[in-house]
This record gives sequence, C-alpha cells and structure tokens, in this order.
Amino acid sequence: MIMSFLLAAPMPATNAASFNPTHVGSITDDATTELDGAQQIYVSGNYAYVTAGVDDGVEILDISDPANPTHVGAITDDGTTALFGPSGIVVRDDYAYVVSYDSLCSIL
Ligand SMILES: [Ca+2]
Repeated sequence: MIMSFLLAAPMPATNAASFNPTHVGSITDDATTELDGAQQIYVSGNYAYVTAGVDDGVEILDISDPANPTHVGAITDDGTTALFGPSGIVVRDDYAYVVSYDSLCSIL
C-alpha cells in the first residue's frame, strides 16, 4: 500500500475545473510502518493518523514536510487494543478514536 500526498493549490473560487493537483510525496508500507490496507486518514496539525485494515493498526506520520512523510509511531491489535480491522478514525485533543471491525471504539 502506498500513501500519496497531493499538493493542493488553493481551490479557485469561481472555476473548480481548473484545479490540478500534483504529486508531492509518498510513503510505502514496510515492516516498520502500519499502512497495509490503509482505510482512512485524519490530519491534525503536522501529523496524519492512518488506519490500516490488513496490518490491524494505526500509523502516525509526521507530514510537516509533505514531500517526505515520516514514520512517528504505530499501535497494532494485540488482543487488548481492539484494533482488528480498524477503519474510521478521528483525533481530538490527545486522543484518537478508532472504529474497528469487532469493536466500537478504541482510545489511543
Ligand atoms: Ca506494515
């Protein structure tokens, strides 16, 4: 699974058809990152929080440099974290709220 970040120029107010996004950077799933089967992304400040359905986890990326997103940390399902097949995610204050396949919500 490859995550791509697109450079988004300001949307023209009167002519949306002329909006042309361009590729800026990406990061690929590997043994360190938990991005296999990425489902949803939530961006808060300089961080992106990604749920990964195949890796059964949540990946946290530093996106302060969109051309070079970097791994910050991750948490995976271990039987107590209830992150089997995570999909939706919302981050508020110091917590991430995650909906996964077999549970309503996890707080990280
Ligand atoms: Ca992985």
